Amino acid sequence: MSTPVHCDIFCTVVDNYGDIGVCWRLARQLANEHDVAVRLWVDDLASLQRLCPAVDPLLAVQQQSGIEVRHWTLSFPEVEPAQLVIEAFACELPERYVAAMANQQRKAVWLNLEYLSAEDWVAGCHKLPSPHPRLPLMKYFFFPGFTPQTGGLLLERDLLARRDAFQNDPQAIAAYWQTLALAAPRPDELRVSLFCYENPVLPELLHAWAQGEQPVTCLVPEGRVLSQLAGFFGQIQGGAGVAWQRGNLRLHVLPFVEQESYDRLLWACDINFVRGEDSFIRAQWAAKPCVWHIYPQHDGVHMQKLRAFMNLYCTGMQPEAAQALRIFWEWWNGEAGLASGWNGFRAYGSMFRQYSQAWAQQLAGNSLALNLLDFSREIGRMRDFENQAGRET
Ligand code: TRH
Repeated sequence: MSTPVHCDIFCTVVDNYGDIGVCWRLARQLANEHDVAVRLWVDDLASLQRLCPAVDPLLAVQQQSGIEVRHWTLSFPEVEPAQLVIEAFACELPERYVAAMANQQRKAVWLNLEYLSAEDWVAGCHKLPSPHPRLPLMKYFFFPGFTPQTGGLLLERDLLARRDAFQNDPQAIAAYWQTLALAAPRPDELRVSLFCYENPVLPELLHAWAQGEQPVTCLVPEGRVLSQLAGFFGQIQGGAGVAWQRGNLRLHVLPFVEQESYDRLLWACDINFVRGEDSFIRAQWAAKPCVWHIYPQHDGVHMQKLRAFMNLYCTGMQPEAAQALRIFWEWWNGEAGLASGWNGFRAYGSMFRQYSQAWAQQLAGNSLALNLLDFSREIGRMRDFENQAGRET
């Protein structure tokens, strides 16, 4: 198969914005950078609308940013499957669609795009085939990841250049703060963005900031953590535009912005608290110190995933800094019995800043979109070869 020109991406929104966040970013990249005709099937258009406000949640079919967006409902239409089919996060494809794939003479390349993990086993499972139990179809696992043995990470072609241009342009940064109706940071101030889940230790961190010597401005995109924040400031609720002050801490609630604009917040802040999967990756591209609130899982496996990432990330970091990072991240993710470690983490701020630049550079060579297209071509060639061999015998 040459470059696949048609691609169907299927996404079910489990919760929050990560599932659709990854799919929307991938869809845009395939369409805008690789000329792939992308059809994105999503079961929750309202969530997509938060990331792309132009989306109309009532439309069954619409064009957005060069992508055909389809509302995926129970009554699935009869459509010709694309050459490349991406099932995101093991969402189950509609039976009718799978049957149509099985009937294709030239079978689609079917990939299951998995969740991100830094665990060692990922490299061994990346690209593994999985035959369909009944039909003549093969699905392949495609794992994003942080090492060259994995599928890599989503990174737009020009992202790092745009980031550098922004971060090296004081006027652009000043103009950005103005768009948020915020004053530029004072020289001694620490400006942090905070995107996290409800967190029992959040008040303790806010308290440390309020009591600390350094003024902290905390910017929080509107979302589920708001009522917890309001409680800390003795308020019942708040929304975008609200600002609260306690001691040396000033907190501003920002509107939840379009996905494309979120990067600038990460580029502009000194430290970024991020969560889930996609914002976590964006914070790494921002090349600023970050703190990850991993998506909590009932069986606690998220702590293994957290440690796997920290092990990888801290290789090459000076041991004291690595220790400070581990303590603070584990505390933030609910490791009981730990003291906050905020001051320890903060003390290594400029070291983390340098380290995160080198880290982003190191990751940048492994592009998920390119790998995915290369892999689909590889499978296409392998099938052509097998078909050819079959005809010749
Ligand atoms: O929203 P998340 O917590 O998403 C997920 C889901 O919970 C999912 O089920 C789970 O499996 C996964 O995490 C690990 O966090 P994430 O992945 O960071 O996605 C947030 C998206 O929202 C991301 O694409 C960035 C975007 N975003 C904006 O577009 N504007 C904003 O203002 C902010 C704060 C985020």
